[in-house]
Amino acid sequence: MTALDARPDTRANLRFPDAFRWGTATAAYQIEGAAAEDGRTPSIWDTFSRVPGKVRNGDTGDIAADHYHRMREDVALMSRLGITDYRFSIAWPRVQPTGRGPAVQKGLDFYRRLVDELLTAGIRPVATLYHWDLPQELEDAGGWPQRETARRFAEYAGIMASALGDRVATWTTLNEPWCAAFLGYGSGVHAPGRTSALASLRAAHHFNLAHGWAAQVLHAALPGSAEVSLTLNLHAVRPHSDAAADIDAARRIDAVGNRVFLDPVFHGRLPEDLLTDTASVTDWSFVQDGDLEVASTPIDSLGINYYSPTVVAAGSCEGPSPWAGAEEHVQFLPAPGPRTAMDWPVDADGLYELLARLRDDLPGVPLVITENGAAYDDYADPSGEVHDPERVAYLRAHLTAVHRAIEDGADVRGYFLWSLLDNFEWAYGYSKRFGIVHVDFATQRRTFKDSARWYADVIARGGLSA
Ligand code: IFM
Repeated sequence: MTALDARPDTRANLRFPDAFRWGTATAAYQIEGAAAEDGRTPSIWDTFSRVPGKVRNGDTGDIAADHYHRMREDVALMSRLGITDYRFSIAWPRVQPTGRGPAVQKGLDFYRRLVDELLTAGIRPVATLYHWDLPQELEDAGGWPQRETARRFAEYAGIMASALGDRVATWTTLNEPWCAAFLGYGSGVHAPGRTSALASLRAAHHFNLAHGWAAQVLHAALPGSAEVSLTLNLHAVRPHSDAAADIDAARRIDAVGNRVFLDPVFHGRLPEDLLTDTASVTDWSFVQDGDLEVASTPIDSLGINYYSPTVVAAGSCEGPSPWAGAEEHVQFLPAPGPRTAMDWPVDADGLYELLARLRDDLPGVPLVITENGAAYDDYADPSGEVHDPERVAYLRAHLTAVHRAIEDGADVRGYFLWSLLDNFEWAYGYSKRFGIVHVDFATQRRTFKDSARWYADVIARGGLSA
């Protein structure tokens, strides 16, 4: 019996299905640290974070939340909260440092220990194979704009299936390939920091191909047991008005933000309008016969990461853009309402809209919210407590939206809160705190925020109380 085991005796007003999964999510580079230990070599984020001006305060993931050394403590925290599922990512450069050849046992051992620890605690492991940390050697050989990187990824998927396939129930091939392709190779605000519309579109295609090949490898290696998924950060795009030009702006962003992945993966085709919109960038001749069939290898669920909606109007925007040409036709407008520390609008209706759309567009595909959460400027008060009422309000609003979507027929199977721990928030370094567990990065001390206790209560009740 732990402090948080004092379960409430009242049931929830907004009750979720009994089998609903209540998770938290993290990613390797954001929490592990131990960047040069046990054979791990640099990923593109190790390199990128050392380029002056790319990451706030010059922060790196060298130490991060030191999870590599504190894994048991972190699993124990989840256990105290009653978390049913944990979504973590595997650092490719830790298990196959050059992106080729045999695996490093010490790297694999870390994930074996993690999975064992989770299973012992009764927590279901959900493993993501790629959360943006490409081995630097593969980037040096051309990175995701090159087809060979997708082949390398399929081999790495096979290594992980052999190492953990008997104990990991759910495999997510990629996390947010939109960010990896379009922020990494288009606007350059993420690693590897390239700014080429063509490279971003090539990368997007090779992510679809890598996903499909990895899904085939996982299904073949783990027949009947592997549940294979893909996580997309779908954009809840809204036109600013009913004007035809604004509606067309929304269509363009939907094409290059959402359907560039949804159509190949679920329909085995590229969107016609995307081909037209990007004709000045590429003729897409890098797509080979059979690629879209591979990309549409059947999967078992779709993961959705949602934080805030995107409001667009006809116009244009300046500066390095991730939108592969759409920026000449589209402007982005601030959505109204309160904002998080990321300056992202708080708008749970966007999540409902996405889920309702997917219910209609992808009937029969189970949905999982693989990330949702908010950054706020949290701090420990003199008594050591961390009060985060805005995060609790954010989470409550978004879980209410998920509940409404389920009632309206969306097949949502679970919710993973981003994030378990405060961590390295990419180009923002450690300046943004998404965790429900506060991390003092000087001492690595972990403290439950109020939101962690609130989430534990939600899990215990199986839903939200008034
Ligand atoms: O921290 C990230 C995560 O790595 C991917 N999805 C969005 C989160 C918040 O920006």
